[in-house]
Amino acid sequence: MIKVITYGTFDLFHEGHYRLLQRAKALGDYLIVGVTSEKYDMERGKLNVVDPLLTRMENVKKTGFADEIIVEETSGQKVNDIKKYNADIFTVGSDWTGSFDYINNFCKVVYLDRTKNISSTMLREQSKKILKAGIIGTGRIANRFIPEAKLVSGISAQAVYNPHKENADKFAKRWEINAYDDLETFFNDVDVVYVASPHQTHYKYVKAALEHRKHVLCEKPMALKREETEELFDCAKEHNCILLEGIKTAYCPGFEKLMGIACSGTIGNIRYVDACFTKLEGRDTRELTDLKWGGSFTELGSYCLLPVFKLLGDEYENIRFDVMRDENGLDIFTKASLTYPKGIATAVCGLGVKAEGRLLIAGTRGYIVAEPPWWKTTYFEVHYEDPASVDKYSERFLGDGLRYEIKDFVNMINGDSKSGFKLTKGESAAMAEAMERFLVQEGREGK
Ligand code: C2G
Repeated sequence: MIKVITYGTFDLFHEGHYRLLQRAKALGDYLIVGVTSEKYDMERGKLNVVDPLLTRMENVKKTGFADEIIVEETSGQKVNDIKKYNADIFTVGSDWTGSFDYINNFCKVVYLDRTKNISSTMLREQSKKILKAGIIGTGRIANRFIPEAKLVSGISAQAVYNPHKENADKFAKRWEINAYDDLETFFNDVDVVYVASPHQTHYKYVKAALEHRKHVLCEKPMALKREETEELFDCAKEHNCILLEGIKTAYCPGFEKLMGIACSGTIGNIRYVDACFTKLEGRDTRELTDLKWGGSFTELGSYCLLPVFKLLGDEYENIRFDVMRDENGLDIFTKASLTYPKGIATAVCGLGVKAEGRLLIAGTRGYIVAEPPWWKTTYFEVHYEDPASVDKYSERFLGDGLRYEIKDFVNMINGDSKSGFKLTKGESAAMAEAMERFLVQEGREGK
């Protein structure tokens, strides 16, 4: 008798799951299915799981393919189960190809083709829909989106658009999704759009997606002019769509905690915010060669302005930019200095100069400091006049951290608006205005 074992969350049970179990069963005579516990999913950073464990187990049972159903409670359990149940084959979908090769030391590993298009729901109430996500762009961030989206229940990346067909095809093949070089067909086939194209194209793609009544998550900077950002939010409202700017820091649990503590009065009234983010880039990268849209401020400014606007507001009196430029004229190190009626702030970004990259928030009673990479906040300290008194806080930041914004995006689409405060329309518009002022100063304004 050949024993097969497989694992999964099986949340919002769909035909991808059904087909996986069907083929897993066909690999042998006896199928054991491990269903992840809530605690384990939390531990491995799978967010938004909707169905309770019992429902998920019940759905696996209803397929009739499982001879035995067990609960997966910890990482490292798989190998022990394989030994315990004497499994001959371990199988899982091809979205995990390579990840479980180590199991070859214990039994045969088979990766089954992932199901590309999941549309209807199966064996479950139709109440929660799985949002079909399409990605515009095929660059670095687009590649990070798919594995992160996989960890959020209720959304499934299924399509990619790039006007250059060969780029779309290559990306689609890698992630087992569908490729498009025609925008109309792309929009017809998806419910939500993630815009990860070059900065200057964001505005036109976001607008087109909203006009097709698609919810949009757009990489930062969403737009490079205040007027454009406001127009996009108006367009979203008119079409009854969610529009979110994807600055991952804004949605990650550590930063949320930091903002909460900063605003709690612990350090008194906030008078100074100093945010610095530097990342040395190769000289031939887009960031350092695109003379119109590249440079450190358009690339990293959104991260540094985020804590400034969240803590001091967007009604500054003045903003000034001091810039170090490369020979080609692009800013490789930029310091934005903002003054407020009752505060000052600096946002420092560098692509060609390395600095400490810290976030400092100073108040009338104490200060908060978060070391780099504070933009993926995992740890920060609160200090007071007495140097011996320090409060320490830590929080998890899993993977590339995009899962947090994707989770909030899905929740907002599903009618839970509680996440809207994490990055408001006003904050996005203020960031676009700062970008615009900077580009004007640099003589690079215009579309
Ligand atoms: N699957 C698939 N096609 C899809 C979606 C999922 O073939 N469109 C497969 C997955 O590859 C996995 C199974 O269905 O084999 C269950 O998927 P999930 O519920 O998403 O669980 P997952 O997070 O993949 O858990 O320990 C857990 C396992 O490592 C896998």
